[in-house]
Amino acid sequence: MVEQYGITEPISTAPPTPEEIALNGELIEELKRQGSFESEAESNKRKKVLLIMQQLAQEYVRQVSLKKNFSDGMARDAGGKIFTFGSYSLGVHGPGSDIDTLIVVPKHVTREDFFEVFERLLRERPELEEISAVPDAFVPIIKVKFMGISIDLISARLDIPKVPLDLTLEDDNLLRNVDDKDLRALNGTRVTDDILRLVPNKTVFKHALRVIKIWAQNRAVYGNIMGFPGGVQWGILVARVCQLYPNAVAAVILSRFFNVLLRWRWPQPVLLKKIEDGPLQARVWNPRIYSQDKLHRMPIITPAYPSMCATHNITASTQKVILRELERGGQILNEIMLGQKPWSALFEKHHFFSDYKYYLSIVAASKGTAEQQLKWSGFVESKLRHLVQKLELLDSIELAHPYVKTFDKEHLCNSDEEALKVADGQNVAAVTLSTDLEKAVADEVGDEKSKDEADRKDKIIVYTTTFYIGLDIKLETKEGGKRRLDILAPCQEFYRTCRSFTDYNEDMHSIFIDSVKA
Ligand code: 3AT
Ligand code: MN
Ligand code: MN
Repeated sequence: MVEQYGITEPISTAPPTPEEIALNGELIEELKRQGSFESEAESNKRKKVLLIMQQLAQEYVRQVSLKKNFSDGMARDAGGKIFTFGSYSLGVHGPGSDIDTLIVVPKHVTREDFFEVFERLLRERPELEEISAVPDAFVPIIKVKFMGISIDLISARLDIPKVPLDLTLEDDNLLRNVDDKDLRALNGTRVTDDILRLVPNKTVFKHALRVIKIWAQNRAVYGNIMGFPGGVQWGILVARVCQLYPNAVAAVILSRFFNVLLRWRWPQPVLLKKIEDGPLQARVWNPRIYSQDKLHRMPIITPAYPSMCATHNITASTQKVILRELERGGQILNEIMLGQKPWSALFEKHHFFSDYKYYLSIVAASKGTAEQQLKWSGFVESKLRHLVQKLELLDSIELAHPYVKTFDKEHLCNSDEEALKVADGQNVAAVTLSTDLEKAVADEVGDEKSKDEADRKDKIIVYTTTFYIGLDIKLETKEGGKRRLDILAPCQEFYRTCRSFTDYNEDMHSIFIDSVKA
């Protein structure tokens, strides 16, 4: 019997042909040209950084234990261990990727300790370049830049007295008596560990996923918040195709990838293993029981207990866009496999900003700090798909296509009047700079003196974040009549939703939708 990966038998167990092996070699060369791999020196630096984080984690647990009257020996034995999740743990990170790191601690070490003791230990390190902590986030996080590498640090507390270095997170019983924030923190590592465990050949999987990530980013179909699959979701899809062709090289996985997913009978879920029950009261994805789960259009289910749908954000429009891109990818792959096109053809950039006749621009603005704007624009961004869903329901709109990226700007205004106009989406400020909000926040927190301090004196600073939705509009009815495009109701509802932001203050925040005809 052949070993089976996944919930069905493989489609083909054929080994690769010499032609396929040659094509696979060209694929890896193209990945190198695309800058997908980091150098060995960079890779060694990441290992060094992780080693330091591991030492810091143990020192952190030791200090907290001592504070709680443990003996020296017991404090040392309490342990502490780091894990990774995200692209680094899947082995598909690029030179600019961060390292997503989870610190697992025993039960006597609390989240407050994380933001006191661990944060202090980080701040004591000379290698630390930037740090910002968000203790009240959905998943509380410390973001740092350390030896030139960005690291996202989250923590989880288990209901066990010691966390030894050989601990793995596979056992579902470890989730007992763990709070929701800690459960979410543990999920990332448990999911990526499972994905790697469930693919027949890790190297093949990683190469194929690297290709899909570059393709999805270049075609603007990458990003969970806006209703597209993100890194984990594309990873599960690639993993499923790997299960179906256990002996194929990455080039062949890719040639099957697009066709398998195009022919997929959505909303049939993509699963890497049977959905399992576990020791918690937690809700597990089940469309037969939960009506919400029935609405998922392209369900991609996370393998680790408690299994969830990782694509509940996909709307009718983003599904159409995803399928359109899968079709394009499939056609190009057919030509690549016949030697008629090079691999680079797959990576051609999207033309979102010329694909449509009509666009909506949504401007979220605030008069305040970069940190406030990051929160405000983050809230607006998380609600944008609700606007998309309301728009796509209109008879006159065939497709409402949200762009995956946002555009952040900082405007130095001379008067309140100017500031008001800027917040309404007008380009009137004397100085308008593109800005990296997260970086601006880090600068604020680190109270770094900005070099253009003088420019800012006596100025009112307004931050704007702009989102775009491309509209495919159909004004003729089947009977030959004319329809009007009336987006007032969805926009008003969206304004209302945005104003429900907890910190909303009408003197500070604004939200403005404009239609742009290309
Ligand atoms: P990069 O190589 O880092 O660009 P990645 O897949 O590692 O790709 P991220 O570091 O942004 O991407 O995210 C890693 C994981 O962290 C993915 C997701 O499980 C979690 N995550 C990211 N952003 C958020 C968020 N805003 N809220 C909750 N979880 C998030
Ligand atoms: Mn990452
Ligand atoms: Mn990250």
